[in-house]
Amino acid sequence: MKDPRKVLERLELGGNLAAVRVGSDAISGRGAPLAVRSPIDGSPLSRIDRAAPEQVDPVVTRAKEAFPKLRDIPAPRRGELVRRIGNRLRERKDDLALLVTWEAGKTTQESLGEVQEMIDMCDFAVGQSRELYGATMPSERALHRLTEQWHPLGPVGVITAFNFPVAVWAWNTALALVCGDPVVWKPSEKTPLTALACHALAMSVAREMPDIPDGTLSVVVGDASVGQRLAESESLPLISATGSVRMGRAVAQAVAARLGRSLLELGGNNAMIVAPSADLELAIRSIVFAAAGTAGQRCTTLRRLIVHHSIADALLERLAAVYAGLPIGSPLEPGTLVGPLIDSAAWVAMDRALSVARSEGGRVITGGERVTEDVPPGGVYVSPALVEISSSAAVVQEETFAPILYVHRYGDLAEAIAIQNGVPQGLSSAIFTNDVREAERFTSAAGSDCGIANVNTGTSGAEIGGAFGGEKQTGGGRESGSDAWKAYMRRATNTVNYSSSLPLAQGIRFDV
Ligand code: UN1
Repeated sequence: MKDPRKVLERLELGGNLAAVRVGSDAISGRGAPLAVRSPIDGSPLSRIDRAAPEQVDPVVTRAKEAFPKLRDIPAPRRGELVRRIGNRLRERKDDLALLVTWEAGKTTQESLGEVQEMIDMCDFAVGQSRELYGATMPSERALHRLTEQWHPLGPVGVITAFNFPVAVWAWNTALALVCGDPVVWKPSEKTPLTALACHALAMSVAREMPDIPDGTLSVVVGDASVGQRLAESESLPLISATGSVRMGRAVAQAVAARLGRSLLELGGNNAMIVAPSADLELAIRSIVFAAAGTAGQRCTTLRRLIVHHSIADALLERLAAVYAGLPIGSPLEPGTLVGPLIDSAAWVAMDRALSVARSEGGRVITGGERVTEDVPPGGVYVSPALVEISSSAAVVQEETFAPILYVHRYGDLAEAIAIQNGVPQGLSSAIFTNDVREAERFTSAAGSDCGIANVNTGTSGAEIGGAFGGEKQTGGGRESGSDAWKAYMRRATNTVNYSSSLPLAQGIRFDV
């Protein structure tokens, strides 16, 4: 791997790194040291002393102090901050993407895509800054006006995962800023450098706008106790958390205990149905991108393939051939399609899931091995696994964050939809079919029960313009596009009486 120092310096990550950033201030962590290593080859990138949980409260206080000032800045002016962040991201796209590759192990293409997702999100939010519309409803009383307004909510705690180390921050932060909310960010401990780089980049823009209060943006690098402290903080009316179901459950319970609001985007166990009429060329490309891309480490990764029995053998044969030829290796190499797993714990989980699958009657068609040849030593590289197994096996109910694709066969569409919906998670889903009736049934209320239901395109790689999230154990939250902005604001309903009498609603008489 090339010496990363120059890029780190360009991203303001040279020298000793403080774990706590509040606006322009950098405060050293008082927790245990964290060695940041690249999943590409295990080489050290940096060392940071983690923040101790008691360092969270003063950061939240700074965000709380910034809130009234940010709230009172007109939304389009807050949008101007986001517009400039988007432009700075355009200028620094290559450097930030390279850092994502070093720290998260994504291929260059996928890292560039992730930074593009941030830019798209900024553009979207800038437009939104002039569209925080409230509705006007007809009042049942004469000479009354009934309307709603959307007001800034307050500081928002944002907890993100390693696999989208920068885009998910942008989903939340671009909207929070235009909505008038400061953000306190706890990134994954596996990807703190990208977080510190985003903060530095955003601050380089915020400093050009002296009206933006300094405590508007902050980052706290720490372990789960930092996230827990954020979840418990009464001063954060909203916690937006992306990650495992286990983490989301802990966060949701802490937030609910204080009657706060949580926005959760948790595990997926995404399925694709391939119907007899499907265009198999498109389906195969889509399956491989969704199941093996990002080394199976997206929450939208395709984990279950439900194939009509009439085409199953032909599809599996072709898929196995593509799987066997997948270029696995350093994500810095231009031709690589499958980079490393984030760490050895991910391989342990993958290996364990494969053993359970075998013990439950599963047949590993191809893959599922450690790869050690032609890959950088020190990284954890695996061959994506294709496993035929019964849909009633217990292992297929779980999300294993690794490239394992379980394959089931089906007879009729109702059965396929029942298999697709028969798991505890509900993030993303897809059908490949050229039969319009099947496509419509799949996307209807009686079809997929997921937050995302696609036709003739895969489960992963959603655009930012739609609302992103899912049902059941996925947590119910919606981030990024559509009307996801409403989670970051509070709604006030206003009744204005401009008559000279006092009629009561529902026709109630109360004469004094
Ligand atoms: C995630 O994996 O947490 O739809 C987010 C996708 C990306 C976002 C994934 N746009 O795959």
